[in-house]
Amino acid sequence: ENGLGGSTPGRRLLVVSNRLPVTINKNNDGQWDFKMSAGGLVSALAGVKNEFPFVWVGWSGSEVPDEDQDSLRTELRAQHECVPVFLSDFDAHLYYNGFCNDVLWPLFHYVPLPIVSSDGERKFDVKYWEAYSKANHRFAEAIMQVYEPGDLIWVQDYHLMLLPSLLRKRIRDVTIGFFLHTPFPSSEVYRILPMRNKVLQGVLAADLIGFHTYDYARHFLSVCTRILGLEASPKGVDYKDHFAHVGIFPIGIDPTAFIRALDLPSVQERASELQAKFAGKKVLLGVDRLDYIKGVPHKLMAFETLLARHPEWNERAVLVQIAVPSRTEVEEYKKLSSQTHELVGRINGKFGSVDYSPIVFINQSVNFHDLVALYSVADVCVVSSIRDGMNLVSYEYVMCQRERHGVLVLSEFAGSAQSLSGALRVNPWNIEELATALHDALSASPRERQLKQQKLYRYVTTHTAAFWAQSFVSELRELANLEREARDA
Ligand code: GDG
Repeated sequence: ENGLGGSTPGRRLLVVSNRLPVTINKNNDGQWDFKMSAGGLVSALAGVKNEFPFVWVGWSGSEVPDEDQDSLRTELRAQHECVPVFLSDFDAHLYYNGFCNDVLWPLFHYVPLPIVSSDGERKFDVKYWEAYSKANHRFAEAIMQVYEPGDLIWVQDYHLMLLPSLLRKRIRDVTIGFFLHTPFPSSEVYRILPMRNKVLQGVLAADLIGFHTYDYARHFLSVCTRILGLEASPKGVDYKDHFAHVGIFPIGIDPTAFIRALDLPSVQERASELQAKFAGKKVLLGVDRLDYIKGVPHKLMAFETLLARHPEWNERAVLVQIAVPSRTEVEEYKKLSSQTHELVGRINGKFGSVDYSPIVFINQSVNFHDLVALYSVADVCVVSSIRDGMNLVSYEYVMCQRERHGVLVLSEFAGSAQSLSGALRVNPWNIEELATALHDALSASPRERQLKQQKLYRYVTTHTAAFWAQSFVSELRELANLEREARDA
């Protein structure tokens, strides 16, 4: 200790996200079973962990009876440095399926959904908002139980936009970072949100607010000016008695995880099997959560147009589309799922034969090694998002194509399109243009493919997830140091 007690900035990092990176189950003996998940955020933070310890705070994922909460809390903390936030299933549904995924998510992706759903539920119903606010309060209370002076708090994503202000009210000197993984929309769309002021004020209590791209940051700043009348500069916003810094931190992937997998004999074997299976055909690949922001129907229709316009690809091109079920309790996702199944059926019916199915549709998640094998054999990867904060699939494909130099067809509406200049950029709403891009990608010369791949590969290997986390946390720590100096002066 340095005489300042526990208040040295950056003693620990408290990472706060909607879900904990661990799946919790009670086994038959009444003991807790924990399974750590290998999500992107977990590997991104591995590097930060070497610098200073961190504690993870997040929702447990399902309702835990009162009498079980203490034992679960103790064991999670001891085994994984995780702190659970408990919500009833009822509240969690309104907070997570309701306000997060049926209000904020569509709006931030420029999809203002109908005000009334088919079962008569109102979109902006105050009960969703109340549940969101209640959940954010629960997070604040859980954090207060573990917070120590000097800790840095890093809040993740749109689920927790009120949390910075709730924490600031409880601890005046706390250092808070906030990162948004989705796009931040233009003010003309953001202003639709009935609770627009409260959500903005919630985030503005943070010391550092991070976005993937310059455009999202610019939209956020102009929203602060237009909606709250605040003065904003490219550096941030003056709000109450503090300055909320705004920064751009484009996320990436963990390249070594892919390099390691590509080197595994089992993955190489799987890749050979796939190659044999698709011999004589070109493979186009799509990997998406089945979410309306991913533009899966756009992709399917463009592939249909390709087959109609360029019959030479009949029997010679296959679209493998992984569509992982997502948010299946939200009405809009149910609609999307049946619409997608219908399209796949129509196209396969129209262009298929006894020996050939143009679309191989996989409506479940595949394991990581199979995914890597697929990435490595695909001639083309198609990302047709209608909006996407970043899109990591585009980076992962590039990483797995070091030798084959496949072509990436990438929507201009994905955040990653701003950095991946070696991709074939498309507007997914223009189905003809997308179909032409698929044709061009399938027909690209080896030289052209190599040139594009070199550019892409360089970017993906240098702008990693670890680099993202380290940049954000070191800037946050710097701000904490500056604030402490100002206080001590
Ligand atoms: C949000 C933002 C932003 C997919 N299918 C399978 C599978 N995946 C993995 C991919 C990739 C991840 O899921 C998807 O990441 P994305 O970035 O593409 O998209 P979102 O899930 O929407 O993520 C996005 C991101 O947050 C980070 O800030 O980039 O814009 O929307 O890693 O590989 N993994 C396995 N099997 C599958 O079937 N194993």
